[in-house]
Amino acid sequence: MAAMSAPTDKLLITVAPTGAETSKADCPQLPTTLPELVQTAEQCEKAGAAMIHVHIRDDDHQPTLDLQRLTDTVDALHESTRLVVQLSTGGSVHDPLENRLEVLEAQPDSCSLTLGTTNFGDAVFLNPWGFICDLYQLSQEREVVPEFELFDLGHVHTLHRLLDTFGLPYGGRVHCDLVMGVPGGMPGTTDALVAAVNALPGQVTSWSATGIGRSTLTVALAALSKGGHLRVGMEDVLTLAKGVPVESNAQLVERVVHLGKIAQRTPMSCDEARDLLGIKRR
Ligand code: KMH
Ligand code: ZN
Repeated sequence: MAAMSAPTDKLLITVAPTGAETSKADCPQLPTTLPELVQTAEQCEKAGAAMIHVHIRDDDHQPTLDLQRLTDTVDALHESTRLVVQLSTGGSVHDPLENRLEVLEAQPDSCSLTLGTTNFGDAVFLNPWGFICDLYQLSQEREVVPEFELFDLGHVHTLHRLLDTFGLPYGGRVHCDLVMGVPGGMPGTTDALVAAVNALPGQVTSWSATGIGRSTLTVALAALSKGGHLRVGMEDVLTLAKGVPVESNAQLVERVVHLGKIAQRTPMSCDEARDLLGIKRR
């Protein structure tokens, strides 16, 4: 049972605006260029987000882990916003593990770190134990604060093993995100959320949740009622309701700000998010 489950009145909202799975052709409103990403980040910060989870694209709008582009993206987001900038180390299912380790060289505030291999629709999202250990130790060396991505209950148990083996992350806080409803991972249900949260290690200081696709609202409401934080964005969901496309990431942020308000949770500022996550204030 995690130590931090007392409800908080503040709500950390993370926006995941792009992802690696949706094509620009299928979704022209997906932010894939740097100007589009910066504009999205500015709009989402204004709407109430405090952290951005970033995947980038190349000139053909395809997912890339190009280090120069990642570095330019981190710099541009820091210049234009006060958001905590988290780079994805998950990339796309096609990215080699070595390239995913190199992401930390772009000096983000935070990086995602997934705790296990997951069937990902028809593909496989590869995260063997050795890679998890390498990435975690590198994050400690490079002073990048990880967000532990938990796609399944087994990942929660791997988080116990990781923290017991290598100690606390840089910054001393332990923040997790439950990614629920991926075909191959845990379902986006209240029961699964409660099971995962109740199994979190005692070192965990905060957690958020995101529900993929149609599970987005179920997971958001369950997370709010259990005192968790939220991640939303077009990486995870492309419709507001059946047949109603998302027009912008800010729209998704605004929606959970509204849900938070009903639950008497106020969006956290970027500085408050830095304190929560153990990231230095800029
Ligand atoms: N695109 C998925 C294969 C992460 O960003 O760390 C992996 C993912 C997780 O999105
Ligand atoms: Zn991601």
